Amino acid sequence: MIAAQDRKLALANIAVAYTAFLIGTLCGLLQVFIRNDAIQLPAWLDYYQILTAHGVLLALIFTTFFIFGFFATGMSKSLGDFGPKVRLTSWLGFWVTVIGTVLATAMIVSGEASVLYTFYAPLKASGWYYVGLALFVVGTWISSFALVGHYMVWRKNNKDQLSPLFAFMTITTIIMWLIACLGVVATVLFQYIPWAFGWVDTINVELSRSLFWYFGHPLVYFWLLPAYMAWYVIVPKLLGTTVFSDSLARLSFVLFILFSIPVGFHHQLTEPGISNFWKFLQVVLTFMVIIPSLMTAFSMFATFETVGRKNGGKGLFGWFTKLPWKDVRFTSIFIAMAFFIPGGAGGIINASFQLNEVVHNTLWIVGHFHITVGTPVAMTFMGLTFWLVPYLTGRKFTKSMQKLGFVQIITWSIGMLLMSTAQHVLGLLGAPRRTAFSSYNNHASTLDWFDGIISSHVTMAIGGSILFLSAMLLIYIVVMTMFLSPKAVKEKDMVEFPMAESGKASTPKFLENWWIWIGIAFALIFIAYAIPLSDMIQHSPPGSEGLKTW
Ligand code: HAS
Ligand code: CU
Repeated sequence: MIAAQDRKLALANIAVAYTAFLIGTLCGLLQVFIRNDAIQLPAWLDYYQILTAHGVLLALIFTTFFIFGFFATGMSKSLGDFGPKVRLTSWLGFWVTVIGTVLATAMIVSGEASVLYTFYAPLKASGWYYVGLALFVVGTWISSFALVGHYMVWRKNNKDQLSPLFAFMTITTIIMWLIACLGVVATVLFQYIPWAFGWVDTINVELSRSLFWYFGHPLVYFWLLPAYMAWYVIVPKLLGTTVFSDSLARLSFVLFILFSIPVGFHHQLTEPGISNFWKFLQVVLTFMVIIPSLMTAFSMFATFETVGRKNGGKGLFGWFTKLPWKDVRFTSIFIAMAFFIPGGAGGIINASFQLNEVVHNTLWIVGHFHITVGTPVAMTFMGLTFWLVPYLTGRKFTKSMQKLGFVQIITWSIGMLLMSTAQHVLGLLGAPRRTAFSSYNNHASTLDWFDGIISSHVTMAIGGSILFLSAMLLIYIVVMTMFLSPKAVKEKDMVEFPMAESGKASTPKFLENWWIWIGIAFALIFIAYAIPLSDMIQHSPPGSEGLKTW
């Protein structure tokens, strides 16, 4: 069991995460109903305001706080209890992130920042919204430095040892995060804040979007990698085995440092102002960043098959039936993985230069991110929550909670299947994203494309409602395991942190030579971004004044 103070830190992070989850999912529910014209919002509440809150609270706040809660627990477990310095820095990071969150959320709620989570210029929010975002990022940096410090102390005291896989992966994720944030910090500090407070009149739109996506793409891997950590480190333990290949796992993470960042243009393939050559180069690099995910898929299949056969599974697929399906900690994560097969395939479609033309700015993209971050990542986090919270509070994870856990993940899967399939199909038929109008204002006779069984906003809304019920079940489980479930007194009731061993690993040492990877990453970033960004700075059209469209 890790130190009580470290548990408190992790629990504080998880509590904020689930508060954001509660409000964020409620906003999601409202959204699908508005798109159906099923409800009319009161005058003070606006569709874009809710959409912004939904995106920011779930995609940014829920994920980030949960991730830091998970990191704190795992780092304390794998490298030993935090010292006073690490603890203090972590709390400082936590509070700065909270203050940033509260400030940004307050701006959204008061209708001053309905700019969506991508805050594209020339949409202009209150300057305080951007200050909130900046504080949020700085807070995560402080928390990151605390964890890096903890790792460095361990490294110094254990010179010739291979670091625990969990710690290695935490540090990889943090390195990627720190490099990625440089883009958003640059645009927020030097472009948005001076412009929003009126110190300058105009903003260079193309530059701001490019700096945003320099950050925005690795942001999705900042969500994904902690889920991958669970897949690589937690799942084998639940299956009673060791990590399939320690060096493969580390290599795949290192590849994310290299290829996550110089790919942001794949979000801007339809934008003018970037020449095709640079778009094409970044599309090629995007296809490179698919490789570590394919390695992960391989590794997972290998683990499942090996374990299934050891448990007596016969024939080509017999192993499948021999997995621990009755363990909600496992089944949840397995479903999460299964969703990532179409999720990843959709990503490959998005990244294909010509196909992007078909799907860009349609509901297809909304479908895509609900089966990437909304299920593979979110459901992995749910699967972790089932044991992480009781582990941290020392409470039981009772039989009835386990049953409820199953209901929760199954309803989430059904809801997401309905909603995201509808979104993908509607998108292909041309339904736009980021808009409250579902039929191009043709309310009298809904356009034909929305009349299908699957391709209908009703299917989407039914899916969305099931998701909301599932979310409320999860909140119930979190509240119970955090505050109300009986304390685990007997040894057998204590909830464990399942962390798999690496076995006899012959991992090459250079994988942990961070400077090599940071160096190559910066070289790739330079190649992919230096010329197009300097073009944008030198040859941009006159800057834009702000717009408040809501
Ligand atoms: Fe994406 C847009 C391309 C992955 C999230 N993406 C988005 C947006 C979000 C998002 C939020 O190229 C919208 C942003 C906005 O608001 O505008 N995406 C990709 C590619 C990948 C990818 C190439 N995306 C993600 C992940 C996300 C995420 C992960 C969140 C966590 N995405 C794009 C592009 C756009 C985009 C374009 C812009 C579109 C536009 O025009 O606006 C790749 O990383 C995917 C690689 C993954 C795989 C899957 C491997 C499978 C595994 C599971 C194994 C399963 C097992 C279980 C073992 C190749 C690891 C077995 C089970 C059985 C049942 C058999
Ligand atoms: Cu991307």
